[in-house]
Amino acid sequence: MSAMTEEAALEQRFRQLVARARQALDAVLPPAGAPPAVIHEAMRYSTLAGGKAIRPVLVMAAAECVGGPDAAGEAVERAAAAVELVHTYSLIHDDLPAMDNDDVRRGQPANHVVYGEAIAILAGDALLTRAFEVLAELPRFGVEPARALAVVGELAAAAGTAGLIGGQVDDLTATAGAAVDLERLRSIHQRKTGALFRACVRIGGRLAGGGTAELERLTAYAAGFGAAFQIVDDILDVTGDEAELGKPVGSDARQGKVTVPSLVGLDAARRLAEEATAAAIASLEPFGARAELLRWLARRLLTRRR
Ligand code: GRG
Repeated sequence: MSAMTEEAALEQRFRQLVARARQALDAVLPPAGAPPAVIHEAMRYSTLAGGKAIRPVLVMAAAECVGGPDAAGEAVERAAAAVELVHTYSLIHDDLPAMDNDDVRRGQPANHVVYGEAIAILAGDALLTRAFEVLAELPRFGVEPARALAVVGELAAAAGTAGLIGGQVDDLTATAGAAVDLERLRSIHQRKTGALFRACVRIGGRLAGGGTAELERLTAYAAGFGAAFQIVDDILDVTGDEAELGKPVGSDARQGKVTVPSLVGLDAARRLAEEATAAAIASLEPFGARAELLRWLARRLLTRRR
C-alpha cells in the first residue's frame, strides 16, 4: 500500500471507531424522554455534543492492539462508552462557575448555561454513576467477573483523588502567582489528563485478555500520549481557532493559568510534545503491526486543530 493509501485507511478506521463509540454512548445513556426527562436530556446533551471521542477510540484501539477473540465485542464498546461518560462528567463540572466558569463546550453552550447549575451538577454526577453501572454490567456481555472488577478499579483510580480529581484540585491553585514549575505542571497533567488515557488503554488491554507485559507497554504509551495531548491542548489555547476548537481560546491566560507554553515558550512546548509522542510510539514496538492505529493516533495528536 502507498503511504497515502495507508494514511487514508487509518483515517477511515478511526472514523469507524468514532461512529461505534457514538452508537455505544447512545445505547448506554438513558432515553431522553425517561422521567425525570430533564436530567436525561442534560446527560445526552453534553455527551452526544460532538466531542472528538479520543478516549473511547483509545479503549477500542488498545483492545485491537492486544488482539484475541474478545477484542472487538460489545463489552469493549460499552467499556469505551463508560470512559467517555466519566470524561463528559469532568467537562460539565469543569465548566461550572465554581470551577473554570466556561460558557461554551464542544461548540455549544455549556451544560450549566442551558440547564442551570443544579441540573449540570446532577447530570455530571449521573454520568459518573452510570459509567460504573455500565462496567458492573460487563459480565452480562461475556466478561469474567474478576476481569470486570479489574476494569472498575482502573476507571475508579483514574477518576479519583489520585487521578482527575486530585489533578483538578492542584490545577485550581496553579495560577501565575503560585510557584509552579515544569515538574509540578507535569504532575498535574499526569493526573488531570494522563490518568484517564492510562485507564483507556489498560481497560481495552484487559478486556482483550492482555497480560502484565502488554499492559505495561500500553501504560507507557498512554504516559507519552497524555503528556503530548495536554501540551498540544495548551498550545491550541494560544494559537487555535475558537470555531474549530468548539471552546473559547485564551482562557488559560485569562485565568492566569500556568501552562507548558507559558513556562517554556511555544517552540520548546512543541518540541516537548514531539518528544512525548516519539516515546509513546517507541513503547509500542513489541506489538508490531497490530499497534498501527495507536501509532497513528499519537502522530495525529501533533497536528490536531481541535
Ligand atoms: C473532576 C470536575 C473534575 C475535573 C477533572 C478532566 C478535568 C479535571 C477537567 C476537564 C477540563 C480539562 C481541560 C481537562 C484536561 C484534559 C482535556 C484536555 C480535556 C479535553 O479533552 P478533549 O480535547 O475534549 O478530548 P472533547 O470535547 O473532544 O472530548
